[in-house]
Amino acid sequence: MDSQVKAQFPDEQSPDGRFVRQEDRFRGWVSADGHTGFPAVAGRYQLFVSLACPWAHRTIIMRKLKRLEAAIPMTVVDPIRDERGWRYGTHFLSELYLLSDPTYRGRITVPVLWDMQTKRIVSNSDDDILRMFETEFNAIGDPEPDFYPAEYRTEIDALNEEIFRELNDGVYQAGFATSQTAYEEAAYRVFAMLDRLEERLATRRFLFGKKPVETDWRAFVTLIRFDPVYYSHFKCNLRRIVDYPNLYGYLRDLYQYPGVAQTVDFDHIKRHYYYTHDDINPTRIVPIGPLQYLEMPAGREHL
Ligand SMILES: N[C@@H](CCC(=O)N[C@@H](CS)C(=O)NCC(=O)O)C(=O)O
Repeated sequence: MDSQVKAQFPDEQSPDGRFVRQEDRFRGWVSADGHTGFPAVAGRYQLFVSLACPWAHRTIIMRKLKRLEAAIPMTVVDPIRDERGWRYGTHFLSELYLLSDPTYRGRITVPVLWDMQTKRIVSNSDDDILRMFETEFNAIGDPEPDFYPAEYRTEIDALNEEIFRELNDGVYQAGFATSQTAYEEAAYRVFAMLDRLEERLATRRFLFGKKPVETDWRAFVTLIRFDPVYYSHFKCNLRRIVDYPNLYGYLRDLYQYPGVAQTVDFDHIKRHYYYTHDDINPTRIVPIGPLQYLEMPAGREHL
């Protein structure tokens, strides 16, 4: 074992220096017909997010694109956390976790979907929240566009799983590794995944063709943070996204999708990562770059 250093999250570190992410604790489900005990109605649920967090970011995008902003109020936590965890105003997110389960001892994470009526957390799983926003609120929000089209569901689920493992979580595996071996394995896998996506995007505008689906937004939240954060802070530095012609155009295309740029806050993103992971960046210096030119035309409409 070549890992003697302190891990970012010691309870989630394996003996050989790998980061093993904790399971989501709250997996309740809001349903269109209410059979799960949480009916999809306007004004009952509140979404707690960090603008820095990629997992939360997906739910913010879906809330916006499905036009659920009026029906589901959103609270944004401060980007900087101390040992008391995520904070909003004078409150801490831990209060919601402990009200829901007084025995909860895990990490307090965003996103959280909170039920204002029963005063408990419905879900702290970004996958589930994303899916609920997509499929259960169609009578309240906008049924179009459909980001989980029936004809692609099996393939969407499979690619989601691969992108989660190799890319979304992969960058964290590289960044939170406390052994050289664990880091290298994870970082090479991240780039193998980026290479596969680069190839897939040579002939398709989005991952499943002419329109973005859920998988595209799941990839987007990692790609948009890649050059500013994961490249340097998490040491995923074989290449940048701007070095991949297809991925860079694709990133700009998604960024320019109506409403999406407003969900991206580079100040929160950069301050959060560079300031909060003390074991990775103890000086808390936030780098000045990079320039990304995300407003440049994507040039992918012909695909
Ligand atoms: N599995 C969670 C992951 C959420 C997560 O890890 N969020 C991070 C921010 S990117 C967090 O809240 N971390 C709190 C902490 O590290 O104490 C989900 O599916 O939503």
